Order: sequence, then structure tokens, then C-alpha cells
Amino acid sequence: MNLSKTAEQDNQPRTDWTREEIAELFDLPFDELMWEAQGVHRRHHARGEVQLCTLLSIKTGGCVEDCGYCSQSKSADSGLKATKLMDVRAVLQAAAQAKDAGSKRFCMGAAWRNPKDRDMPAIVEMVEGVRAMGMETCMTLGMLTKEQAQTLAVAGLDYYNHNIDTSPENYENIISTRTFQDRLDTLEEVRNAGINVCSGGIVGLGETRADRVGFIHALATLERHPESVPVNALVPVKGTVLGDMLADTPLAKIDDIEFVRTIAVARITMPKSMVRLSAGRESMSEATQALCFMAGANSIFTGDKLLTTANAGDNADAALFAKLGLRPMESEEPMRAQMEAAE
Ligand code: SAM
Ligand code: DTB
Ligand code: SF4
Repeated sequence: MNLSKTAEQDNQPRTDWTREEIAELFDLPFDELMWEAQGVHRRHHARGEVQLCTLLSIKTGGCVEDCGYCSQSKSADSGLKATKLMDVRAVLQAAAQAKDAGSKRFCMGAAWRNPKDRDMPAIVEMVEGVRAMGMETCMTLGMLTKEQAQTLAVAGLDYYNHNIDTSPENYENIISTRTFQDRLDTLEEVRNAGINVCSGGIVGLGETRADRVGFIHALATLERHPESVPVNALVPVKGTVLGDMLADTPLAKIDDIEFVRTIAVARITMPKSMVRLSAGRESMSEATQALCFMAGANSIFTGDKLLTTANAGDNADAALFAKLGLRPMESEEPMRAQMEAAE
């Protein structure tokens, strides 16, 4: 297939990808896949720029869902102490620190199946406070009702993160307490409320190549692509089903090249989206991360901590950026407008 013609139609990202086409992309010789991904990346994004985002867990642990990868599930034996929702003031202090460290987006995560309506006023204050500091806001709070999505939109929330995590077929092997359709329903509420959608998943859950194809296919055939697509590499946490599985069968760890292929296929099939190289960087070599950036990843989480697990850290990232000649992105919006005007 002529890939450069198939990524877009009439300058609009395609949403009619077939699983066969996506499987063909995964099957390309690595150098061709990377060439194609770089081409798409350069047509739609400023080269050499990577967005820096910071995560904060505003409510940790004790979650009633049973996601097999997650340290925060009640079903896991990870030893994590459950906390209450943080005070708004403490959240805003952490946001100010992230801003000082150069972060452009502040992502707040809560270990909830869904927020309770009584939590919403504090959540709204957090969104408004972080926005007032001039940072973009992202929240991930679990499933939302229509009313909750609208409340967040009115508060000015820029992005809502809600991952499909894996292929529709593999979903019930990973999570039993909610369905793939539940996830899609929340994504639709977020979209309808006018909030930017952030949705991706995890690679290295013991899934097959066909599951990775199905995972990208599910995102790339949404009526509108998520504006942001986080691709996480499983962080194996002791006491979780999947962390323990990996400890018992180390060979099940995702192959680095296969991870890079997943990033490249996400970039090609969702050309305008930010592709976020998310969890898992701490145990990734600099060379693998460099390949991910070449494959089209243009956003990372900075700082020493993700939600509950360790992250690469600002010093390691600054050194890597200097080595690779990468620059922190100022803001994705003017850049997008420029690229679109040039098209
Ligand atoms: N409770 C909310 C939910 O699940 O929608 C928000 C928080 S949840 C921790 C956000 C996402 O982080 C998950 O959907 C999953 O993709 C990712 N994640 C969680 N634990 C992970 C792990 N151990 N390794 C890699 N990614 C992980
Ligand atoms: C996403 O896809 N990855 C981030 C963010 N969205 C919220 C979370 C990663 C969490 C990694 C495991 C942890 O630190 O608990
Ligand atoms: Fe709960 Fe989210 Fe963790 Fe699932 S991923 S157990 S919903 S915090």
C-alpha cells in the first residue's frame, strides 16, 4: 500500500482504518516503518519538540476496580496506603512546582471507579486554580456521567484521560469490573462536552500482536481521534496480577522494538494526535526512548514520580534531551495552528 497517501484523506486524518491495514503497518520492515512515521510526524508536528507534562495522584489507592496492572486496586496486594482526596491548596502548590520545573500540562489522577457528585466542587476548584496559573489541565477520575463531564467542561478542563487500555477482545482478561463499552461511553460524554480526549493504553500486558493491532484500531477508528494518545509500557508492580505474572515469566516483558513499533503505528494512523510516551520510561534505555521519539512520540511525563511508581526524573530527562537535541514544547496550540496553516 502507498502509505503516505493512506494516512490522510482530504487533509483529514482517516478514521476508516481496517485491522488488516494496521497489521500491515506493524509488519513493515523496521526502517520503513520508522521512515513512514517520521514523514507523518514532520507533516503535522514541530520536529524536535516534546511536550512536558506532570502527573499528580490527587486520591491514591483503595480503588474498587480490579485492573490487573494497577497498584491502586483494592484487589492488589501492593502495600499501597489509600488516601483521601487531597486538599485543593496542596494540589495547587504541587502544580506551581511543576510549572517552575517547566511543565506545560498538569495531569491529576484519582483512584476512583467514578467521582461522586460530592467530590465535584473540589475537583472544579483544582481545574480552575491550575488553569489560572497558565498551565493546561488534564484529569483522570474514572467513568463520568454526562452532567459530570459538562461540569468539568464549564470549569475549563482542557483534557480528560480515560484509557481503553487494550484491544476489545483482551479487555476482560485484564479488568472484570467494567466493560470496554463503559470506557467508550465515558469517552463519548467527554467528547460531547467539548473536552479534548486523551485515550490510549498499555503495552506489555501479555497481549498478542493481534491485540496491539486491535488496540490501535479501536482508537484510530473513533469518530474523532483522541487529541492525545498515551502509550504506557507496563510498570510491573509486585502484588498486582500482571506485575507478578511478569516476575514469574520475565520473558513476557514487551520487546523494545515491538514497543517502538506500537508508537510508530499510533503516529501513522493518528497523524495529528499527540502521542505520549507515558509509563515505563524509568526502565527503558536512552536508545529505546530515542527510537520512540523518532517514531513520533512527542509528549512525556516528567518528574520523579508518575502516580504511584517511579519515573525517569528531571535530571535524567534534561540529559537525554541535551544528548538528542530535543526541546521542550512551549504550547501545542500555536504549533498546531502553524502546521495546519502550512498544509
Ligand atoms: N482510575 C482512573 C482510570 O482508571 O480511568 C484513572 C487513573 S489510572 C491509574 C490511569 C491509567 O494509568 C490506566 O488506565 C492505565 O492505562 C495506566 N496505568 C496504571 N497502572 C499502570 C502500570 N502499572 N503500568 C502502566 N500503566 C499503568
Ligand atoms: C496514562 O495513560 N498514564 C498515566 C496517566 N495516563 C494518568 C498514568 C501512569 C501510571 C503508572 C503507574 C503508576 O504510577 O501508578
Ligand atoms: Fe482504579 Fe484506575 Fe487503577 Fe483501575 S487503573 S484500579 S480504575 S485507579
